[in-house]
Amino acid sequence: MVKPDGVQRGLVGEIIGRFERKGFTLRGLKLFTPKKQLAEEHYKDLSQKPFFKDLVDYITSGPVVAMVWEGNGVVKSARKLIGATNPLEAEPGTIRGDLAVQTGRNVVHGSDSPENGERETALWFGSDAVEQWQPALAPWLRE
Ligand code: DAT
Ligand code: MG
Repeated sequence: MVKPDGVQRGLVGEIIGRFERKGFTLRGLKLFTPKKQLAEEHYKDLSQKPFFKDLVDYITSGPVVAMVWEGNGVVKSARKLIGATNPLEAEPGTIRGDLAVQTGRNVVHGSDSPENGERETALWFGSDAVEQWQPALAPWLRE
């Protein structure tokens, strides 16, 4: 997900491009401003953290771009492409390492396990089916 700061800063294309160029397949995409209830459910594991309210206020402050990406090892790889939670600790070449300076404005969210990827897809996309399609270049990405 491109967070509200990423959308406001015009980084949507840059971020989508990194996942596309890596070789992952876009299966779902939508832009909208999340409701508080959705943000709280999404981040429920962090509900006892002191920054929880600020986090929910930030995520609900404007439109986000929610996406579903599919591919070989996509969850682990996406976390690497995204970089460390604190952008000042994130390696150059990662999204956060290249494009952000503070944890509270770290431009992008990525699921941390395949199970959470499924959970978050259901939460953010609901019953909207994510698209099943075969990219024509699939044989050039995976033998
Ligand atoms: P990640 O987004 O890298 O998966 P996380 O799941 O630990 O990180 O936390 C979710 C978000 O919460 C994170 O992107 C930004 C915010 N956050 C985490 N730790 C924080 C902290 N110490 N202070 C402020 N915000 C924090
Ligand atoms: Mg997380």
